[in-house]
Amino acid sequence: MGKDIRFVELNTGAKMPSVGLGTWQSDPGVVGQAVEIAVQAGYRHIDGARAYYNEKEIGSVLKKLFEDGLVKREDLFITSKLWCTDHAPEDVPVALAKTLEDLQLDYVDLYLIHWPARMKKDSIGVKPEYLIPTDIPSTWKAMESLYDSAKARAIGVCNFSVKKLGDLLAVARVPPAVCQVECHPSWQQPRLREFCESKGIHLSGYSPLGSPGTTWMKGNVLKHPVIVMAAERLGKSPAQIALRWGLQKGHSVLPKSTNEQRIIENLDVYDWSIPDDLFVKFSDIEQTRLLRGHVFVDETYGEYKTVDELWDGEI
Ligand code: NDP
Ligand code: 1BO
Repeated sequence: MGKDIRFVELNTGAKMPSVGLGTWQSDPGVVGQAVEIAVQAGYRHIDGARAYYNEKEIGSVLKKLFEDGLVKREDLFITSKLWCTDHAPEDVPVALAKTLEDLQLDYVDLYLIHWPARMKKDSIGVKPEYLIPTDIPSTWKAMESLYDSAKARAIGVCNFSVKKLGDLLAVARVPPAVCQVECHPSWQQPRLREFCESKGIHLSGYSPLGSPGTTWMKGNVLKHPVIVMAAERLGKSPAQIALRWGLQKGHSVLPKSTNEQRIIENLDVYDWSIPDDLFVKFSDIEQTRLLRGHVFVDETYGEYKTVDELWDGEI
């Protein structure tokens, strides 16, 4: 029997569904409905964050879904993220407690450091003067305590480079289970992927469609000729091709949608595959990082003076 592409196994032993519903920029008033549609359609993995300002609405819907008996808590894989204002060790458990309160849950399946960047406590929005130096080892220690308490069944990071992951592994008692980063056919992350594989860390791909609705990210992934050609040949949508490419590369994908038809379409990626002769053509796609993290970079404030420093040259 081949590997079940519907799940990835984390270094904790947990099984994470390989397609998760993204919720960044899913507005209040629509995010709840999107989660409900997704769970009804068969999604069992929801990717959220405190910084998305929508966990309360997601929590109300989860409660209803549990009460209606549509799904049990243990059948869902729920992720949240520690925002940059809460990196101080004493703030880490408080931030998770707030997330759990909003989600109306006792635990999250995965808790991630959202960015390797830190801002003053309680700052709202991102302004250069809010940025302060990071202390990832002490933040991680607090994350490890959440793992010990089982309030976070797995812990990990987002937006870490190979260097930052290596530095973290050098001090970690509990190694990260997941590194969530931008990943799609136009930003394939070969170095980070290889590093993660060698260390037993699962690479999870955010913006798997190239975030077409985020105009400032200037992504054009779904219009790339290789994707369009594959879509035409296989009778699938460009989004399905981008997602299936991710699954065949071995990472999980977190497509965001608040549209019923697209939510359903994005999960229809399991019962078919991209044949080898088409799959190899993805290797020739020119590479561009779309989410460059400019807001975490400043000449005067914070940890990183340049975008290059933020990504340790991986741009
Ligand atoms: P995606 O690549 O998932 O793209 C989402 C956009 O694509 C939306 O505009 C959506 O519009 C549209 N879309 C969805 N499905 C389709 C489809 N089938 N065909 C055409 N268009 C479609 O972008 P995101 O940047 O939102 O990334 C996904 C998730 O990853 C986030 O929501 C978040 O959970 C996570 N993330 C994490 C980050 C981190 O720092 N850790 C950073 C960025 C993202 P519509 O809703 O109208 O369908
Ligand atoms: C700054 C963008 C965060 C999305 O997860």
